[in-house]
Amino acid sequence: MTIATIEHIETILVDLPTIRPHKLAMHTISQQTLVIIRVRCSDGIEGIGESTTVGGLSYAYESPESIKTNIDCHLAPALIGLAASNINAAMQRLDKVAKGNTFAKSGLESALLDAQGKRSGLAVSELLGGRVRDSLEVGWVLASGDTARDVDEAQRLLDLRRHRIFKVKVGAQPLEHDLKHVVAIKQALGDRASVRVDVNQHWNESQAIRGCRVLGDNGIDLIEQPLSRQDRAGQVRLNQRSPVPIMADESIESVEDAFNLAADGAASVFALKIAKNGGPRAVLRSAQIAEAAGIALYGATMLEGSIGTLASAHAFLTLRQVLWGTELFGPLLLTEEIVSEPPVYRDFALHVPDRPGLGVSLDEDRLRRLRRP
Ligand code: MUC
Ligand code: MG
Repeated sequence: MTIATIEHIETILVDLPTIRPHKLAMHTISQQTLVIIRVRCSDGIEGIGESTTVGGLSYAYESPESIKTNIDCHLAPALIGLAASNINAAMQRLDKVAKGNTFAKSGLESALLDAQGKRSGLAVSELLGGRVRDSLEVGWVLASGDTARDVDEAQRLLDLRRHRIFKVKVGAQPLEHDLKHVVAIKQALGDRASVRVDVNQHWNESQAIRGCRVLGDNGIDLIEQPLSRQDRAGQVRLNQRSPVPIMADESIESVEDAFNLAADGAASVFALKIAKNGGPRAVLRSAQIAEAAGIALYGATMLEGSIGTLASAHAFLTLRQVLWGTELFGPLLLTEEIVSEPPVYRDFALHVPDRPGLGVSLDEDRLRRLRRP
């Protein structure tokens, strides 16, 4: 039997506008740049993956352009000629040639899993040990920056039975302004919805103490990354003190970060992102650390398009419990689609295909039209 090898890797930048400006504390998103990865193997099978970040370099340490360059110049050459089915060996090789670069590694690991799934006739969730559910609850992020517009948006999505979990982006405005904004949204939605906030590291400890108390008194369920990822001592103190559970997001830039946060007791919920850990298999290592430490899980996103969203979803389908749901809504924020079978959202959930691999294929015409020249 001849062993299929990795023959060629192509990276493609695709700029897709968002349906409205999406305001985060550090950056307003009006388009997402997806890095699409095509891994061609000697048996004719092609795996596809996606490495996407938010806001150029303003959110994390890799930009779409640096992801593409690092794959083209360093990671892809290290993979060419390796056995396509041996994902352990391929990812260990990448860890040897690149210290970090979890975003780039995540798209490559996703593409290798997609190829192996197509080769074996199994969905990626089955390759990861087997799915224990077929769908995932999906929340939406309110980030227009305008209270009335956010309330209208949430009410419309509740009526459509598309989302009943809403994460409100805060941190760009003064604390009191943000608190009023979030409390008004919660009051308008009442018990119909779970309302959470994401501060994207923009409070200091004194603001966070007040913010967590006021939000807790007003029915907010979860507070994501209130403090800087650098302020570990503050995170530990806040996690002990806050009446509302604290979720770590930017604090987790690697599986090792997840271990250290768990050991320090710096959060009671982890936002799991394939991009921050190095792929669908890597994110499950952080999930296992969390489980062992009694930390609850949330299936998070870097606002990937359909390919990255499904790569995340296949991993999350295998978890024992995803207590806080997911935010795998990335494709719904974009005005254009580049896959032939867009993900199915219905009844507050993403329904994940059990076709081989990730279960999607690229729409070549749309890709040709939308790729960066
Ligand atoms: C983040 O910090 O969570 C995920 C959803 C969203 O609206 O922003 C991203 C990043
Ligand atoms: Mg976040």
